[in-house]
Amino acid sequence: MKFKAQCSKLKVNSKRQGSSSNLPAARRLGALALVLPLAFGLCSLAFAANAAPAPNFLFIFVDDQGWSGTSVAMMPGKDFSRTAGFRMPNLDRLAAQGMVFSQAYAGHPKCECSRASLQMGRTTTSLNAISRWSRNWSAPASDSLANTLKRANPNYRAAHFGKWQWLRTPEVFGYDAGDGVTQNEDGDSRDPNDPKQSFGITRRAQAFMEKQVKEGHPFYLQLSYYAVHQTPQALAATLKKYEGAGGGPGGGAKGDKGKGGGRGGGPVMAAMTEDLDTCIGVLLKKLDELGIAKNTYIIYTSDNGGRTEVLKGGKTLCDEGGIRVPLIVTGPGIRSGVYCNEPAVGYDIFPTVLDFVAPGFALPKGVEGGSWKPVLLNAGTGKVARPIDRIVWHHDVEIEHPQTAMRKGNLKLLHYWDTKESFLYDLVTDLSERNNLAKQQPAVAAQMLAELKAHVRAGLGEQKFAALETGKVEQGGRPGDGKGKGGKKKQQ
Ligand SMILES: [Ca+2]
Repeated sequence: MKFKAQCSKLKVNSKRQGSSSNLPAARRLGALALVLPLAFGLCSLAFAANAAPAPNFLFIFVDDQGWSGTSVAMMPGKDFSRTAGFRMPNLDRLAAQGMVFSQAYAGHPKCECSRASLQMGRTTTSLNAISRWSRNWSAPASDSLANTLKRANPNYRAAHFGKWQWLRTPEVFGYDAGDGVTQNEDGDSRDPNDPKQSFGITRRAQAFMEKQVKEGHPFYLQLSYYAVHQTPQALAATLKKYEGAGGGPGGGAKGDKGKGGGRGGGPVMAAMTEDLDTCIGVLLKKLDELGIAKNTYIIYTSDNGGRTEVLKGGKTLCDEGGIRVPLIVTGPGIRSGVYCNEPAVGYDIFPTVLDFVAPGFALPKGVEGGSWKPVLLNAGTGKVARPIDRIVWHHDVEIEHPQTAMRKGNLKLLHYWDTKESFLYDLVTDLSERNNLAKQQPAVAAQMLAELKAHVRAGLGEQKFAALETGKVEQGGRPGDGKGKGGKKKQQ
């Protein structure tokens, strides 16, 4: 219909410009010869534009899955970047069809702040969402990913199923359908046929996709699985496959429930991971059945890291173990079976989605992520351009050392606010962060520390910055609850 309307419009315009009727016949024919191909060309362009439907987005967001917590090697040929005993045939298929990012990060080493960062497309420091108690975010919910997407193209519908973890509802953040305000405990299912609610979430996702296809809406569907967070749950039939003498194929001893979704974790972790993969298979099948597989981008990642074989630290820490996560993306224009070495972070998803839907659309002020599109459509080469070329993580509550880390290029600076120690690592040559270069490259370390501090100060304000500088950050639970400094022991 649009195609017809635009062509008709062209006709009317050419009539209005019809001074050509006063021209001699030969010149009129000549003018016609010029106008017709032009008109046809424009109509063809209009048709081409209309022929490419708006893409759908299926975002599979896993909880607490460490960098090596899947069956897919995050670095080509490196067994330490996967868990060989985990069975995830559908994720294997997804990786073979798309792009695996070797240097992908969550926006924060813990659940709720990572999620806030992703919804708003910026660091937790700039957003002032640095703990579960943060309420005074510096950007309004109207600037969220889903709300911005719907402003860019009002035909989109958005849904969020699964774990949410903030007090304000998903609806406020632009989601048309969802499970409401849910917390970790909601994932501890009492239904033996729906461990971690993984299958229920998947069923709701299928219904949502069916509805949108029927009603002609492109969609952004965010599935926030409770798996593989504690407490692990799995279908009895799946668990049976992994139980046996000596523990499960995940590498952990029998009875070891594991922490952080990294390597190991025992039979129940392996089974929970396979159940999650079964759900991925159901979603892929549904995309095929609905005839939208070729027009849907699938993003698979985790909200924070976990214990791994080679990375230092784990969940809650700004070491690589706490922040580096699996990331796989498939979709139209993405070459199959490609590894990408460009650093990516969860808060890039916002500008990436907008870049695919409405290139050039003005993002809300303060978005710090960059679009992956140039990398995705160029077989993993190219750059992710962020407004400022850096990635920042900050964590200062319920932790022994309040800390901030900043990555620029291959270098990462990790700063402990209480001890005033800074560690400088080259992540390309030192994946395990063992070789502190701060003393060898003092000028670089000082420059990066100055930038890190200026960023934290601008985001969190003078009072908080002063508390960090003087080591007087509240550590236990709600600010002002009197628990004082303490928190968890250093997990290194
Ligand atoms: Ca988490």
